[in-house]
Amino acid sequence: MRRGAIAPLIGIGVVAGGIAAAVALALPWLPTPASKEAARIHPLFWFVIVICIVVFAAVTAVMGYTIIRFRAAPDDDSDGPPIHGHTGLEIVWTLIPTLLVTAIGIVSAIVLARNDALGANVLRVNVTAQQFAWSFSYPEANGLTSGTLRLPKDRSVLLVFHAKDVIHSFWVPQFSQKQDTVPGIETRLHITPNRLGTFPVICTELCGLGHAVMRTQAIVMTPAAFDKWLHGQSSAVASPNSSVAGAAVFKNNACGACHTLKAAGTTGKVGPDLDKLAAEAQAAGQPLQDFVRQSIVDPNAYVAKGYAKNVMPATFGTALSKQELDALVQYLISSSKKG
Ligand code: HEC
Ligand SMILES: [Cu+2]
Repeated sequence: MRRGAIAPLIGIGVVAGGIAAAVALALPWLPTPASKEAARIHPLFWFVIVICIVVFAAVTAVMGYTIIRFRAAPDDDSDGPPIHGHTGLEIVWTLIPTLLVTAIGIVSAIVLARNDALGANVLRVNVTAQQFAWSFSYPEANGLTSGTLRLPKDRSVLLVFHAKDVIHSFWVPQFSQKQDTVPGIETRLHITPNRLGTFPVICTELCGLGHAVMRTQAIVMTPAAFDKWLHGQSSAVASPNSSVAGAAVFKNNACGACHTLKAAGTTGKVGPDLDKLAAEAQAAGQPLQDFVRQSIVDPNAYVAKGYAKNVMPATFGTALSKQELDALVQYLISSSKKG
């Protein structure tokens, strides 16, 4: 073996390894976990990644060395030596991957089993995915529906998913789990949030024109604040004061994620500015109240100029009760008159 050929290779290897290690250590590859499950998934992730890096580095190093060291001279037309395999090598390269894959399988199975084990006093949340919005309803609060996913800290949460139209996928990066939602099938995900904060909820399955705006927030609250919200919201929706009820319906259904409405303090830009409803009704040639009601129940009946069809969810007509819809329409009319 020529000593001279190896020394520069070792030098290159050390420099490349140093750069790779610096990049690996400097970048925040994963978000800080916000659930017990994520705290189990992250070490598993690194376990697999480290194995992959070692295997990749070993294979490329041997390959790089071989390509340089055994390169044929340009004028060498002779055949290579006949080789009939190497039993020792074959055993090694079968045994090592078998052990590694088995180890990954066992560790993954343990993490999965622990993550699926529900705790005591499970909070069930029914999640509905539709083009292009999420809604979360709480059977514990008589089906109170919210456009943001509010969760108490340190309690086992079972999300039960239904998709109304096409396949969507639920993802909160800080929870480190993804779950597809499939029409006709009920899918589930268990989460135990353990860090207070507001995290993005993202649809991670290309589901149509409005896929990129199919986002909302997961808000992890203290158990006391969560209970207060849960009961405060259910009584607000049932409030005899229709403007309080309408404001709650507007907030709970995440209308503000897509619409600007001064009264609600929202600045969404996906749909038209709802402070200008009167002018829009005139343009559509309809009485204001009929126009607003129709726009919510059947958004494609009249599509505001400059906006796309099929972006506003067409399901509020069935998702909202008559009382909620009435309150919402009144609320929008009175807020837009003020604005
Ligand atoms: C995913 C985004 C999205 C969400 C969520 C959404 N909308 Fe819309 N909305 C739109 C878009 C886009 C339009 C314009 C196209 C159309 O009319 O379908 C629109 C149109 C409207 C209009 C007619 C406005 C006009 O000027 O023509 C009203 C009223 C309205 N939405 C109310 C609501 C209410 C109330 C909610 C909550 C219950 C809501 N929207 C939720 C995107 C959304
Ligand atoms: Cu989606």
